[in-house]
Amino acid sequence: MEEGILEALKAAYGLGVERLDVRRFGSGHIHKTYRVDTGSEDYILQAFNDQVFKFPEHISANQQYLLDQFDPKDLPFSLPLPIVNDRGTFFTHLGGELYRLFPFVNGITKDAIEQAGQAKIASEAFAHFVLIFLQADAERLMDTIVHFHDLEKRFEQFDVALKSPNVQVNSATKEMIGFYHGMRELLEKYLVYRKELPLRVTHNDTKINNLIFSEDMEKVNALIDLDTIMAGFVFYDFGDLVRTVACTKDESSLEWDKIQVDMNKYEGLLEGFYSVLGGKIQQRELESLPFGGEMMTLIMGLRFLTDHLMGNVYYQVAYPEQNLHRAQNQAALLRALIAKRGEIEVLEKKLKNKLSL
Ligand code: GN1
Ligand code: MG
Repeated sequence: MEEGILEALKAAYGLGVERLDVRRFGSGHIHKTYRVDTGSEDYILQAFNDQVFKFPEHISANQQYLLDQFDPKDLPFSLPLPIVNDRGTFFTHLGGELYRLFPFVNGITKDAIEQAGQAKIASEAFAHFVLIFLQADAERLMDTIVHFHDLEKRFEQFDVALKSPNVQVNSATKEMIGFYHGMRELLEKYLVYRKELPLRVTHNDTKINNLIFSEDMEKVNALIDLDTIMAGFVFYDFGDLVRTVACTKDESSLEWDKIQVDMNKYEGLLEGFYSVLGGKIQQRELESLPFGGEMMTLIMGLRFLTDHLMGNVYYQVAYPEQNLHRAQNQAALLRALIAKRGEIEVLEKKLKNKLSL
């Protein structure tokens, strides 16, 4: 990172140190994230992606609204918000970029987890997030990305990309196009839920690497990536956990034939959501949770494939075919989830009995 930018950041955040040690950090696909070491204190620095998040002021307003609604002490983990700069704002403009600085939270982030017990801990944390804001007026939140989890719109964007693709459509791409077209039946179900279910304050990016666990993996220290907090359905947040936790290979794996649903982790996730939100949200919302696993896997696969067709304009990629590969990975998981519908139903009954729901 340029020396001039670092100097300006030191001034903006009053970091009275000689030297900043700055390294790329994490595995997010949107912002560029750095770990900053000042010798005495660590921070997370983020070069904000304003092509993806076109309304940074909506993010700040949402976070302020939520801060006014709850006492952070009521949460068993932290929600690290950006540090205010010398102008009293969250965003710092430097060299044509927008930067934010966050307190560094100690702990462990994972792209995949090993045990069902950890799945339950992760699930309880995200369910707790929904729980604490149940009384807030979700409709007061502004969209930080319009139509973010709108499956209908995502299919429309897919159709547009198909009309004039910016890449050679090879046979693997054709196969994926066919697969995702075939999944439109899930859209029907989505539209029914969308009519029936209440909007809640949801995190909307509950992939497992957006949690910071304690060193011993016994609890969650923080929930991060708060830019997508908006009004949504509870099944979105459960669904993205299923997508990133209850699978035998993570999103970046190329071993598609080894992708299966891990039913023990699935059980941990369902038990976590049931135990925190059971009796607090509608029965119909509890019933929608497994659909979320399929729907969120579908929407991510569809977005990856659309981005591949568009020529990788949205997600950061390490090589040109990566978005196609991500779409292939998600297709394998979606097939596996659909094949497990019967077993998942049995699990729902078992856990409802166990928790008297
Ligand atoms: C993005 O920034 P990151 O990697 O946590 C994306 C999510 C996708 C995810 C797929 C704003 O999240 O919607 O689920 O990649 N975030 C945005 O890994 O598009
Ligand atoms: Mg992230």
